Amino acid sequence: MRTYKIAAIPGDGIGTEVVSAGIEVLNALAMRDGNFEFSFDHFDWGGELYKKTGRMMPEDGRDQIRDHDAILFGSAGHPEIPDHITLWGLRLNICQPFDQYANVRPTRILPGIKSPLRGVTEKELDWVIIRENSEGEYAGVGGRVHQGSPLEAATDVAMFTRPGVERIIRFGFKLAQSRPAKHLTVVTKSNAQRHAMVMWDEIAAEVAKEFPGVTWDKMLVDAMTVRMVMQPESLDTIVATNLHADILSDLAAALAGSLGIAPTANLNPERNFPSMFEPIHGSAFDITGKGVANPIGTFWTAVMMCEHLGENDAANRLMKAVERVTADERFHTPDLGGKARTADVTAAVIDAIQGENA
Ligand code: NAD
Ligand code: K
Ligand code: MN
Repeated sequence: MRTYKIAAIPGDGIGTEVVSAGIEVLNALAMRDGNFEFSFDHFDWGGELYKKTGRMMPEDGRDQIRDHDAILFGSAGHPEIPDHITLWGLRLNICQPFDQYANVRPTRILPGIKSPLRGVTEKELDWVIIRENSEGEYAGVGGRVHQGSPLEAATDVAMFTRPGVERIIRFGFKLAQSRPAKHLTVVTKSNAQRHAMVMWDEIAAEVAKEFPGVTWDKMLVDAMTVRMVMQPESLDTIVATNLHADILSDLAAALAGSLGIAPTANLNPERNFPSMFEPIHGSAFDITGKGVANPIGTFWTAVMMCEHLGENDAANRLMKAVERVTADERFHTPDLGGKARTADVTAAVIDAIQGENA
């Protein structure tokens, strides 16, 4: 029996609701498979811990999870604490030191779910967005002076390193190569941002030479939003900076039906540190505690975690179970226009996992 040690960090808001649903589903999946099991360690890091201790996670937090096979994360964000404190204190405090530099966000239209784009089909919207996850606009470099004076000034410096850009673009080409369309779109704002973004374009052209079988093109991020809406079928694999891809992937999730269905893998491809898996969405204060959070994003995230662990049969089984459930409108939560509750969707996915042909 293979045992995978998973660090579960639900965080705050609906993070706790969707992660506990995810754990139920993963345990059912392992039981159905019979060849492996999950051993979950639970970490109550987040806003409540911050209110007690002034820290979102303990000082030795990363040492506590360093040897786990993977991390299952919910959301960092608490209504009583400024967002930059919760984000930097927890999510970025894990992603960046663990060098999870490749943030992978697949988007497609699942069966039964309607895109807000008129007439768009499953074949026409099937993307993977790769977000640079270690530097750029979220490098944390900058400062603020003369606070409280009319001369107050502040900077957030987007810092890009050649190795950082090269590795994410190479990751993008490799991933594009593994997909049927074999096409990569490199997104920048290299007309206005004439230093780092021009370096991105140059590095893309260099790395492209290593991948003769992959076609590629360049887009400016503003025009990219238009192309995603008007010509979704022209896109396949997309690589962009930390900030740009953060924004584009929320748009992508909405175009595929809801922010509640979209998954993320924060990968350390070299496997020097554990990788972290989370739904794209945040704490969703407006629906916290109501039992209506859509858990599909977390289940799809769990699929990505199983793939990362090498449990491909289980990953396929879970994805099929998710698709069987989304195809049935009775299991649509309010974000998809339905009346189902988190628990209904979770039970339906577990049923589908246990089903005869699953
Ligand atoms: P959000 O993703 O929490 O919510 C945006 C909207 O989408 C809300 O209307 C919400 O109800 C809806 N939504 C999100 N997930 C849903 C789900 N699973 N089911 C149904 N509806 C869902 O974004 P926000 O409101 O900008 O942020 C709230 C808090 O979460 C902030 O503190 C923010 O910093 C934090 N946040 C954290 C992460 C993360 O940890 N990775 C990501 C995004 C936001
Ligand atoms: K999240
Ligand atoms: Mn985001």
